[in-house]
Formats: sequence, structure tokens, C-alpha cells
Amino acid sequence: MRIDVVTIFPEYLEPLNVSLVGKARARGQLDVHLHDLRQWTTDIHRTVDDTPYGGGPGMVMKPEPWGAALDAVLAAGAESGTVGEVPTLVVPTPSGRPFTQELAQDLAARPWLAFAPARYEGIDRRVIEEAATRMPVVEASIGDYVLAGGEVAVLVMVEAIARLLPGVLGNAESHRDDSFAPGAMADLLEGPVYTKPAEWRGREVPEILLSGHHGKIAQWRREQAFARTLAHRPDLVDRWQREAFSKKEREALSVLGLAWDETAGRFRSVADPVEQ
Ligand code: JD8
Repeated sequence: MRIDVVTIFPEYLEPLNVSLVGKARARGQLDVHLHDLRQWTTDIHRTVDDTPYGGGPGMVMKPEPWGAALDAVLAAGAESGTVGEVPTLVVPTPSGRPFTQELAQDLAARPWLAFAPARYEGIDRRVIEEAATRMPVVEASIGDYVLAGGEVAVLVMVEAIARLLPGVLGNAESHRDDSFAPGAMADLLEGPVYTKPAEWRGREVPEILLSGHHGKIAQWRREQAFARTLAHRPDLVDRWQREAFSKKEREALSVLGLAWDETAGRFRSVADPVEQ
């Protein structure tokens, strides 16, 4: 996969040299190109922002440098083996669609991504509209909190995407058990994990994990995941389907106070009042 990033803070993307993403680059599984947006400015002050039309706080990123930058990325990529291809442009913004595991999987299947992290109040809208006439554009948000710019969101997205690329994760850290990945762990948070020593500061590892009963261990882990999900992400519990749980698991859920509500079509806390 090829990834281009255009930013006014290329140094903010230095973590891309480290760990999983850094190793994927060193192995040639990921080809990352960082570009300083200011190289496409034409004035002596290398200006990338201006006041917003219509008034209001802050500054808006000017269209001309972004237009020239995206032209150059399209041209450079086309020369370097991505012939006849266009990148998918990913624009981090709090007003974008949620960046989910499903979107990470979709993007991981594409050969070429270009990221446009903004600063200030964002990029002049015409840049996004014009880019969308030339390439697929995805505006995405990493969560419901406010960052000062898109660079950290790029780091988050690139890491989530890179670990899905073929050969990037070893077998030991395979992603089939990920929370949110389709399959047995869909819509379930991970339960607790333990390692040696078996006793530490008077605290023992749950006995079941030392038992060697692989079936019972798997069942215990799933029940821990149920409790964790109920405590921290009741919104995920609302997506659970009755059929995804065995009779034994539904008994475990009832111990947590969860029962299938046939009328509502969801699991409901026994303590919750029934809505009329
Ligand atoms: C890009 C500028 C800051 C955005 C005024 C101050 C993503 N989940 C997320 N939260 N925040 C961002 C994000 C914030 C950004 C930019 C992404 C560029 N800002 C601006 C508009 C309103 N603030 C994000 N992905």
C-alpha cells in the first residue's frame, strides 16, 4: 500500500517511523510519503491560512496550496507504479463519518491512500468538492472529542489500517479476535489478561486460567467479555442478537442481569423499567 500525507507539521507524523507501522515500512509492505504543504505556497510568508468568509473565529486553510499539493500527489503516485490509479483521499474532521473497524478494513483493501490533515478551522470546502471530482474522498472522525488538528487522527487511522495489511501482524498477534472485527468477537470488548507470576502482591491469577481446560477457559473469557461490555459499552449490548449466544451463555448473561426482551428485540437489564 502507498500512503501520502500532506501536512503543515510533517514532524508530527514521526511516530510513523516507529513500531508496527515503522516495521511495515522497513519491510516494504507500506510506502509512506510525507509532504510539507508549505512547499506549495507561492508567497514569501508561505501562507496557508486566511480569515473566514462570513466572519467568525479562527482561520481557514487556503485552497491554492491544497489544490497544488493534491495535483502533485496524484502525479507523483502515477509515476511510481500506481499507473492508472488514483488515491482515496482521507480527510480527518470532527464532522466526518465515524472511523470504525469496518472503515479501516475498507481502506486497508485500497492500494493507495492520501491523507489531508488540516489545522485551524479546517480546509476551504471547495478543495474537498474539487478533489471528489477526481478521486474517492472519505471524511472521517476518530471520535467525539475535539483535537487541534488532523495529524493525530492520521496516526490513529494509519495504525489501524496498517495492522490489517497482509503480513504486517505476525500469527501471534493475529486480528481474528479483535473487538469490533466481524466474527465471534463482534461487538464485544476484550476481557482481562494475565501473565506470570501466578501470584503477585498477594493477587492470584483466576484459577480457571491455570486449569488447562481449554473449552472452559474460552467460555470464561467470553463471560468476562460480556461483563466488560455491559459495564463500559451498553450501546454495544443493544446490537447483540439472541442467536449469537448459546443457552449456557444466556444463563451467564442472566447472572449479569441481562435477559432477552422479545418485544424490544434486544437484551435488557432486568432492573430497567420496561418502556410503555
Ligand atoms: C481535523 C482542525 C480543529 C476543527 C474547530 C478547533 C478528527 N475526532 C476528531 N476531533 N477533532 C478532529 C479534528 C480537528 C481538527 C482538524 C480533525 C482540523 N481541527 C477544529 C473544526 C472546529 N476545531 C477529529 N478526525
